[in-house]
Amino acid sequence: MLSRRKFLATAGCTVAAARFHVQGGSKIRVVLSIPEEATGPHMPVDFVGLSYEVQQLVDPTFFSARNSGLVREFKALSSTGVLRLGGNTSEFAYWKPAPDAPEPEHPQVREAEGEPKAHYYAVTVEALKNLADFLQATGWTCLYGIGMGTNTPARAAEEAAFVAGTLGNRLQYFQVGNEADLFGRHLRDPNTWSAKTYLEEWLTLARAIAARVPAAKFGVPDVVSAVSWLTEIADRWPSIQAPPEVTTLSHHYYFGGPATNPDVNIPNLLKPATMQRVEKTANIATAAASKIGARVRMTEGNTCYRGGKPGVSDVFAAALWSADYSLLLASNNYSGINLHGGTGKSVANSVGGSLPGDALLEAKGETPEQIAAHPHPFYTPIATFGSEYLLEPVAYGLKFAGSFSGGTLLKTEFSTKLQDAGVNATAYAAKLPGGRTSVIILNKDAIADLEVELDFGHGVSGAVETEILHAPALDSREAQITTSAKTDSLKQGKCAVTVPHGTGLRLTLA
Ligand code: BDP
Repeated sequence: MLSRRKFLATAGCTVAAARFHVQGGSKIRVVLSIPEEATGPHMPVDFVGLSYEVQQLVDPTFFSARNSGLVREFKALSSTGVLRLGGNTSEFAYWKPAPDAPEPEHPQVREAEGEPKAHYYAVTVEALKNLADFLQATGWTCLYGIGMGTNTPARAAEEAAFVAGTLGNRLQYFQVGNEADLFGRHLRDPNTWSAKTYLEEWLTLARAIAARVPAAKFGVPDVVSAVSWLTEIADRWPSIQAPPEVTTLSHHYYFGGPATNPDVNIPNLLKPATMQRVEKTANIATAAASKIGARVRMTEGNTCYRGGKPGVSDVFAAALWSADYSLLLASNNYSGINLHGGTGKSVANSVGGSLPGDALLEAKGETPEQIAAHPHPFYTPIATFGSEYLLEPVAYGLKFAGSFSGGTLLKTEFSTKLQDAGVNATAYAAKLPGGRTSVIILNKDAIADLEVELDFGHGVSGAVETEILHAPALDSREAQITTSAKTDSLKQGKCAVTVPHGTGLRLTLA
């Protein structure tokens, strides 16, 4: 909330903030001046991405050009997105080069709560060929996850050779190992496992792959929380003789979890402190990447781990969260983000067999029909209902933010200014390819409406188009992006817009 002292301090500067009351709700007024030059990071055209379990490949008809419903939803989300395959289940996949190829011997692993059971499954020639067609049909590229936990260098290299040959230029890079910072729980000896031992093992696998696929590129290390591993790897990198080609440093991110955690709620998801923590991690990750000339990608994440939380992960609040989270990472020079999802079965298997969100709904007394009306997993960006696929709210936020893809961000202090004015809102601006300027304002506030005067500068004129990301309420099981039929014009380079509470607005100069 805005203290009187703070109000007096801000009222006289460029950000004029005034609070008054409209029909019982409060309204905040802010002036934002748009800088002329785009001096921020470039947001790649393939910024938008999704993440799926490798186990999704067990059904070769899923990622298939013939799965037209899924193809349509991928294209609706982005025409140039990135599909990442990985997840906990990637550690239990084995490559089956021919229908009669025998199953290899597997090492003994420990069972741990929340980790998948050691159920091994084959990745087949058919699944990979279909995947290639799916990528072709959607226009997407792929980050392909090869197991580390129970794999051997020879098998990894064989699989990689087939993947590279089959996916062709649809393959961006290989990721070897998923969340190795947690391997001490079930796959390695916790007493000896560290970033150092991980890197040594990773090098053995990556070198075997590079020997078979000389053009192979890699993302590393796909940690879930130990971002310090990125720093450690970057610091060790110069001492590695002829290192494999790493283009990306990667990590995962879940706001909280599991579903039974009461702290996983809408106010906490949307509060400014959540994004401040994201920025802290981003600073560490990007500093590490710049040391080795790579960029950072958040390759797997979402609102709540262990499959998400109904009422938080599957509602409109998740759309505002994902839009804000995506644009915050883009502003911090990330090359992209992959929100995790898929089918209920693959994700349930990735976390030990069942989704805690289901138990939560049962305890609340929801009927099986009511439970089935939720997407499974609860956080999935694209839900599967029978043979239908549906974009979920969290995907709408990603799509909304993705409208800046290919553009260059403008460096602004908008979010700080809005929060100093007493509203829980953020804002970002970009020069789009072709030179148009676009501004996104996300009013995450549950109560306060926002009145923003955007000042593009005196000499700027022209029509403005607006698009809104909206739903009836933060906890609605829906999201929409609506383009306004009416176009306004700048008056003396300025334009005033209202962004109601719990709404996103995008304004683009035509
Ligand atoms: C991540 C795992 C993924 C799980 C996800 C979850 O990589 O396989 O599906 O957590 O818990 O850490 O939802």
